[in-house]
Amino acid sequence: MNNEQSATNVTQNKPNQTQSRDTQYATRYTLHAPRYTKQIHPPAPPRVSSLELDTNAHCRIIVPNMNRRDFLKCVGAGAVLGVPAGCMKTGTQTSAAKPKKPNVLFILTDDQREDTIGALGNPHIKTPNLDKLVRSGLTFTNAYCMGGNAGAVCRPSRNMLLSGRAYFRFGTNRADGNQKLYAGPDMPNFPDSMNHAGYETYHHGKQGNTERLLHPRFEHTKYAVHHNTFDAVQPGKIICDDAIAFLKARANTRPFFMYLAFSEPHDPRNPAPEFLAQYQREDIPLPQNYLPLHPFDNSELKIRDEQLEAWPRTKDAIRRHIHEYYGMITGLDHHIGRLIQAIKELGEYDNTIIIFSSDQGIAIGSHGLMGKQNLYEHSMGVPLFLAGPGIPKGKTSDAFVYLLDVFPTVCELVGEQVPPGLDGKSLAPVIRGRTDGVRDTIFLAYRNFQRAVRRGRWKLLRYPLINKTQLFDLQNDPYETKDLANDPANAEKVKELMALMAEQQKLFGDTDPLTSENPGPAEIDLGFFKNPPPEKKTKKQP
Ligand SMILES: [Ca+2]
Repeated sequence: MNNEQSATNVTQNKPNQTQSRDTQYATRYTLHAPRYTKQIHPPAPPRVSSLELDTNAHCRIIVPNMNRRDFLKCVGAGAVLGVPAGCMKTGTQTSAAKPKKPNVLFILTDDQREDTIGALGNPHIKTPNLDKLVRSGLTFTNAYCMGGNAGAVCRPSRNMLLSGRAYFRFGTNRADGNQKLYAGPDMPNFPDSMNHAGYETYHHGKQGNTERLLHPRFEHTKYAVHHNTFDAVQPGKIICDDAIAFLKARANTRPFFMYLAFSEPHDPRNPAPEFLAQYQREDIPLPQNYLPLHPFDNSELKIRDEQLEAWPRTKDAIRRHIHEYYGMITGLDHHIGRLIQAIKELGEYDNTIIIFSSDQGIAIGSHGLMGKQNLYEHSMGVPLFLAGPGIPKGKTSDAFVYLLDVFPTVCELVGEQVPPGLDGKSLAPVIRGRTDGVRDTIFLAYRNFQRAVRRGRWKLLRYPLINKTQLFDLQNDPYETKDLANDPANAEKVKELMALMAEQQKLFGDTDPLTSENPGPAEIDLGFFKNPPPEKKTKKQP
């Protein structure tokens, strides 16, 4: 059997409709790990009283300190960046008038690469509703998930997002000294801050590999019901339907903060036919950095995600995966569009900040990989854009940002104090045009297997278990295809970035070594890839 046939067999196993979903999943992907683990919901903590905040306070403090430029923005543009509707009324209304804070809708998708938005430069994908959002708002073109302490990168990403902290801060509490998997509710967190700011807070999202401890802090919280079969799905429909129903039914006495944490376009990628039919598979190009096999062992080549396709990855197989992936994203876009339309019909659109991002990207053929257990741009880069009152329209920023910056950013945009001690930084000064960036370096980490650091055009990746280093010039090689680390002309640059990486480790509390005394081989064990063990189990579903 050649590899092409093998790939086909892996993915075309017909699930038996009487099987459980996990069994069907294992059948389809020849995997044997349960996809979702049982949820444990700790009791909800006492809620912070949310209505004691004087929403006029922010205006009263800010207005007297405004410089001329800001004042003109306030009265001329009709909106003060970060001091939404109401501030401009200060001089014309009595102090009894309460300004209305903007609603905040935070849409987080699952495994969506930064290059999967039509308006951001991908002419092959269809995302008409997200394109409108991009054109009406501000896009961060260098946005990253910081990484993960487990193969299920979704989980640390979503925990960092809601806590505003690097996962190294979660501490250790297990006998083996491993890091905690969840950010604890004993520290500041996104839902607590929004409750305190007077918002009606709502979460609906992915059930597995997420943030179990902080979701109960939302006033309304629930998990998505997963499909029981591999029938074609309407990606994101249930979450959007429920969000629309909630918005229509609520009392609307407070602004809303809605965190919709989707589980798509994560596999299994089985979108309804109308979304697949929007593409001609043969017209979908392969990634510019497509490879049949990763060039060396990055210490995580055998994990579940990498076993979703046979080795070496054939062009036809990757094209099929991308077709299904694009179909999922187009389906999500359709339902997100319905939600935005409903917000418009409710008259709330002009007073709603909509933020769109994803928990991280994914490879699907780039660099010979399938998953997100790597630190290349396609896997750690995320789409991040926002639109709404006070947000510049049709702009981009190349500031270096992390997903965990969203929490303090939203705090500042709605006039809530940013809690102390966060690793995330408010991007409000960038949004307001007062600075070009909030940091000069991006640090990425994956378990104790991989580290990366980026400054300017240069990105260095380090594989501590095999003592290997890669160096890429992202200005001339944005797809990370030409490793320059072994060029003697770059020796100083490698040294400089290795020192920077060590500095960044200290900054975020990362204590893992960058070098092994007894490194493993960099060469790939091709025997495994030709005959992967059929009973191979991956403990956790990423
Ligand atoms: Ca994910």
